[in-house]
Amino acid sequence: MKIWIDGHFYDKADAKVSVFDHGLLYGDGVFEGIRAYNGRVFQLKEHIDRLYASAKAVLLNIPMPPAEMTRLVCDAVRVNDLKDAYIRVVVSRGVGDLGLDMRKCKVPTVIIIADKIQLYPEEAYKRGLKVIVSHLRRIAPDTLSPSIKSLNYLNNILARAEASRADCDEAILLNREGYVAECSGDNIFFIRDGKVYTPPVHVGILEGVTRNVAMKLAKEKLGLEVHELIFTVPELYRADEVFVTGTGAEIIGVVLINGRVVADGKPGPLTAKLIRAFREYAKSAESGAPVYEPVKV
Ligand code: PXG
Repeated sequence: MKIWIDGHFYDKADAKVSVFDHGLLYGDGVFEGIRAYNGRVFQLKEHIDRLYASAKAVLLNIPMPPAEMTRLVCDAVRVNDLKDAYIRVVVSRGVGDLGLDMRKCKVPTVIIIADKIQLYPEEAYKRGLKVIVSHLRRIAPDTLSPSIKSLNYLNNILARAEASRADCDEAILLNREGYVAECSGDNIFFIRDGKVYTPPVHVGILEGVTRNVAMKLAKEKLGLEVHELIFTVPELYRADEVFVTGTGAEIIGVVLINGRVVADGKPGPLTAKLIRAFREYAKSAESGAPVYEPVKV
């Protein structure tokens, strides 16, 4: 595996950053998790746009324009001879001293890892996920906005650990007011009477790239009404179907929430249709940037 760091590709064993990098010392930086399907980087423009928006929000100047970053992500996939891949782009504040002052960090560190994708087992899509509602609240938008995909992920990681310890796959986090926000690494949806609902971004969530694709496919391919709605946990208990979306999970049904069985305990029929529509879209030419043809930017 070849990993790109600050202008060069390194073998995995040599792909290292300084212990004085503020990404490590303080979680000071931003990132993206992106997938490639069949030689095409899924929603690459959307991911690049979110990366630059996250960086801008934390006063981080990514040391290359978006067009160059776009090319580099494709290069990383191509150099590793991958068709299906998981790509991690990290931009950290860079090397400084032990203090918080970002002015001491002169050059951001840029890392691009393109690796084989660890797929959820097909069985998980058939069986559905078990989830809990975490005791941790999603970090408040006036503390560190969840719309920024920052390197500070402890809120999510601790919620996910709570799920694992309860023998569950994901954790739902509520916002400060107690409304459903999102999961540790996924956005959440429910379906009731044939209509699709998901929390609006201002509840305090990451605006997931997969979320936006799922909303579009539900409307355009399945002909469903899609609404952004502020709701509480019992709305999920009485839903006809619940599913989550994320780069890793794609779209996957939820069958158990805090010990309550969703509907008949199997992933629902509209969720199954949406999964099929998503997989078809992911394979199609409109889903993203081709890696093995000249990339237009
Ligand atoms: N909410 C949060 C908090 C996330 O971290 C999503 C929603 C879904 O967003 P996308 O753009 O991926 O549809 C995420 C995704 C992984 C992985 O390996 C996923 C995420 C972060 C780290 C790893 O699945 N975030």
